[in-house]
Parts: sequence; structure tokens; C-alpha cells
Amino acid sequence: MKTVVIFYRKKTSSESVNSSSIMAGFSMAEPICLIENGKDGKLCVQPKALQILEQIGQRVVVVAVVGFYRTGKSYLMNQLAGKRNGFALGATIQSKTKGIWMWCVPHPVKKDHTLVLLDTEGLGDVEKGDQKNDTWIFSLAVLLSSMLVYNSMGTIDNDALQRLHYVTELTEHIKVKSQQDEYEDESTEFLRVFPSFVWSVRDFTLTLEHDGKPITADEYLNNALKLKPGHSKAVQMYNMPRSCLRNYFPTRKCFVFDRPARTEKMRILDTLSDADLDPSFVKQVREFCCHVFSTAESKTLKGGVHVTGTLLGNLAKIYVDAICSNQIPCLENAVLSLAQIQNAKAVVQAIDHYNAQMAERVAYPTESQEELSQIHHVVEKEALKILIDCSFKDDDQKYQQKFLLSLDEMYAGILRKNIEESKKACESIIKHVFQPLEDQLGSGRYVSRGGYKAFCADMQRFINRYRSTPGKGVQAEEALKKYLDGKKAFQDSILTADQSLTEAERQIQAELAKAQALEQQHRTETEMNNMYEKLLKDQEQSYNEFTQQLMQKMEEDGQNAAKEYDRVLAAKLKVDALTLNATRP
Ligand SMILES: Nc1nc2c(ncn2[C@@H]2O[C@H](COP(=O)(O)OP(=O)(O)OP(=O)(O)O)[C@@H](O)[C@H]2O)c(=O)[nH]1
Ligand SMILES: [Mg+2]
Repeated sequence: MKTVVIFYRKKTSSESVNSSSIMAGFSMAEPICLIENGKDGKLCVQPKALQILEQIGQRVVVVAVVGFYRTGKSYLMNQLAGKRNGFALGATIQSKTKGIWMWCVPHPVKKDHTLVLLDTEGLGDVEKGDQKNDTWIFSLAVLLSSMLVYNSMGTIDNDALQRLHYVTELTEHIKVKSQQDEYEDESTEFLRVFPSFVWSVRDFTLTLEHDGKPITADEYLNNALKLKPGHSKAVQMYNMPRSCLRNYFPTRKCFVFDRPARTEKMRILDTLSDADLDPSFVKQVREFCCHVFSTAESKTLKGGVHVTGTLLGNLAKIYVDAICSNQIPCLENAVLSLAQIQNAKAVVQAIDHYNAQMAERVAYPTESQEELSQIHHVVEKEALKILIDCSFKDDDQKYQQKFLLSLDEMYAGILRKNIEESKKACESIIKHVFQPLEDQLGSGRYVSRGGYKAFCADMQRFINRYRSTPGKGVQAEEALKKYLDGKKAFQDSILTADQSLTEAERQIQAELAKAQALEQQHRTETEMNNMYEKLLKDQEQSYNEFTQQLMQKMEEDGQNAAKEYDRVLAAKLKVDALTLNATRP
């Protein structure tokens, strides 16, 4: 069982304490290049695309299309975006799309998700010369997507499957762990993170029948993936891509498409409306889109961590950086690097939110400590939510601790400011309220017979007026005490000079003045104690809030991990069952 360790620094003295950053979905008017495949053969993530992804705080469903060049991939992706134009099509025989292009649109079904469409460079272009990047493009599409659409022309025959050798090379181009145990079964790990698989067969001209009986497109695909018994080299060659597809992509679907239009219209396909297209093609495209929208899941990392647009951008960068430095992208390392980048960002976001909101909501000086504490708790709760929602895999709670320490410092600064502002406000109110008393003192009116009584009466009247004046803040009694202490010498000399009083009366008045000074001292202490008590309660409340949010997050993480476990288990069972069936004579 995992032990929950909660780091929280207890504060020592008075010094001590709109999820706006979770941005909504993003709709791009047109696609842009995410990963450039340069002429020098270097892959490079485009900063502009990263900037766009950075702004997407929503979870993403990532659909990537891969396949041979000039097979209508870009056209199909445009259909998913609900547009005729977008990803550029080419009407010539030369390949069009280069690198990996991205189009982020609001998900048409999952309202709080963004649909990220990735259109990739066609594989197998002989003109390109260097085929090395084909494998990387294929691997990146697998690594970044939650649904992979493999697009091909004609039929799913042995030729088509042999051309899909990229899938057999995936294990050479993707590492699960930084230090691989040689006996460990990688395919389970692949199941965790690999996308679901859709094979789209274009210009399909056959009839979906098997032994005279109609079959579905899925059955057509599964029949094509049947393994041959035996162990000869030829059988192994035959079985290899089929086994890989079965093992890595147990969730498979197949769609066949008729030719969209007559030859003369094909060159202007992107200008044609549905009415100009073959109705069966239009229907097939609709069914394909419905399937993608309803079944493509949001992209997750190991442990069921949901990927946002921001994370997706970082993920692309981490993988491409690894490839560029001649390393094999490693799933484990990617998650660790991603967590570091993301968690550091989450701390900054949470701190920024706290600072900005406190600046906006606190009117200095607050009337009471209670008022300031309440605002602090509301904002602190929001900031904690940002931190906890935006961070993941902070296993040693390094980032949470960092945030809590900053929060302590920020709140301490706010408390100091509130005290300072209160002092200033009190001084100004005292100056205004006690001005008539100061005038009388200046004129010497109280130095007379009966002057002491008049002084005391005036003083009490002004004290009452001061106490009922709002806007003084947390230092009201302290500031008053300071003022009254300053007047003590005047009060004594007025008392001494008042000839109307007998010695006994003077004694009584002196005792009374002492008692009043003591009462003021008591008020000041109470004011300070109340503030400290409130601050202690603040700490307790903060601690409880943090614990509660953390526990909730751990519960959610646990649920996500359990869901992932169930999904992987189901997928593994499916693979095993299909393998058993496939090898049956
Ligand atoms: N025969 C046929 N042509 C299509 C189909 N869909 C699109 N096209 C046409 O085929 C040409 C290439 O389409 P694209 O969508 O650019 O193909 P692509 O696979 O993205 O091509 P690359 O980016 O070069 O790999 C264009 O003229 C399209 O209009 C289809 O289903 N069948
Ligand atoms: Mg294309």
C-alpha cells in the first residue's frame, strides 16, 4: 500500500498565510506544421505549433493518419475537421504533405475535449531518397496519437501487409524503459500507450464476401490478419506484420471506401460538395467520422494521466529531441521529463494565480484579519486546484512543497502589507478625529479649573468616534494605544494643574486613568491575540484543504490507473484469444 506523506511547513509566527489558467479549447482556422522534416533530414518541432498547443488546457483526442503517399490521407483528415479544405492536397503524382501537420478543432462530440488531427508525410516516396525518416514519422504518429488511422489503396492483401513493415520495426524505434529487462514483455507496455487502430481502405472495389457469405469490413481485416501455422522463414515473414498488428493494436476497426468520384472530377475533389460525390462514399466517410468521434479516446500516458494540449506539445518535443540526438524515444523517460516540465509550470501557474487574485480581491487594509483570511482561503483553494490539476507524478511531492513554501512567503508578505496599511490608515484617522482635542491642548484651555474633567470627557468622545470610524484595519487598538501613550504627559499635567480637585479626588482620577490605560493595553493584546489565533486557524485550514485536494487527486489517479489496468488487461485477453483462434487449424 502506498503511504501518503504530506509535506507542509507549519508557520511560526504572525509572519506566517477563476482557475483561469485551465484554458478552454482552441480552434485553428487552418492546419500548421507541427514537426518539420527538413531537407537535411532533420526533424524539428515548430515553435508556432508549440505555442498553440501550450494554450490548450483541455484534454486532447489525437487522431493521426499514416500510410503511403498519394493515397488520400489529407483529404480524409479534412473530412474529420468537417472541411473540404485545410490539409493541403496534391493533384499530381508528387507527394504533398511533408513532416507532420496539425489541426486543433473543438471535439464535435466530447465537449470538453480538443480534437487534434495529425496528417503525416506519405510513406515510401521513392523520390525522397532517404527513407529513414519514414520510420520516425510512423513511430511519432504512434507515440503521439490516441487513434491511428492507417490508410491504403485497393485491398488488404499480403502486399499491403508486407508494406506495413513499419509496425514490425516499432520495437526498434520505441523503448519502453530506460533500462530494459531482457525478459520483460514489452508488448504489455505498448498496449498501455499505443493508440487504437483503424485501417481505411480507399478505392475498394471488391465485394465484402467470404465463402459466399457477406462479411463486415472488420471481419475482412481480421481474416487478412490470420496467421499461418508453421515456422518456416516464409511463414515467419508472412506472420510477422500480422502478429505485430494483433499484439500492439488489439482494438482494430476497418473501413472500406468506394472511389469518391469519376476520374475527371478527382483532380478537383476538394472543391466538390457531397452532392457531387458518390453517395456511397459520402455515407462511408460519415460512418468513419462517427466512429472516430465516438470511440477515439483522449490521449493518456502510462498511469492513465490525461494529456492536455500543453502536454502534447512537450511530448512531441521530447520525442523529436531524442530522435535528433540519435536516441530512441523512451516512454518512461518521456513521462519523467514531461512531469518535470509540467510540474514546474504548474507551480508557476498556481503562484501567479494566487498573486494576481489576491492583488485583485484584497482592499488594504482589510477591516479584520477574518476578512483577509477568508479571501486567502478562497484564492489558496483555487491555486491549489491549479497546482494539483496541472501536475502529475510529483511522487516525492517536490513541486507541491515548493508551492506551499512560496504560498507561505506570499501570504506573509500580504499580512505585513495589511499591517502596514492599517497603521497608515489609523494614523490618518487619528489625526482627523483627534484634531479638535489637539487644538484645545494647543490653546491651553484644559489647564484651568475643571479642565481635567473637560479633557477626559472630550478624550472619551473622540475615542468613541475613532472606534466607530471604519477603515482602520487590524492595528486599530495598537495605533490608539500609541496615541494615548503620547498624551499621557499632557493628561498628568492637566490633572496636576486642576485646582478644582481635592487631593483625594486627584488620587481617584489618577487611579481611574491607570485603569483606563490598562484597559487599552488589554484591548491591544486581545486584538493581537485574535490575529494570531486566526493565523493559526489559517494554517490548520490550509493544511486540511491541501490534504483533502491531494487525497482527491490520489483517488482520481488511482481510478485512472485502475481504468488503464482494466483496459490493458482486456486488450491482452483479446490478443491472447485472437492468437489462439488464429493458430487453430
Ligand atoms: N482515387 C482516389 N483519390 C483520392 C481519394 N481521396 C483523395 N483523392 C485524391 O488524391 C490526391 C491526393 O490526395 P491527398 O489527400 O493529398 O493524398 P495524401 O495521401 O495526403 O498524399 P501525400 O500527402 O502526398 O502523401 C488528390 O488529388 C485527392 O483529391 C480517394 O479516396 N481515391
Ligand atoms: Mg497529404
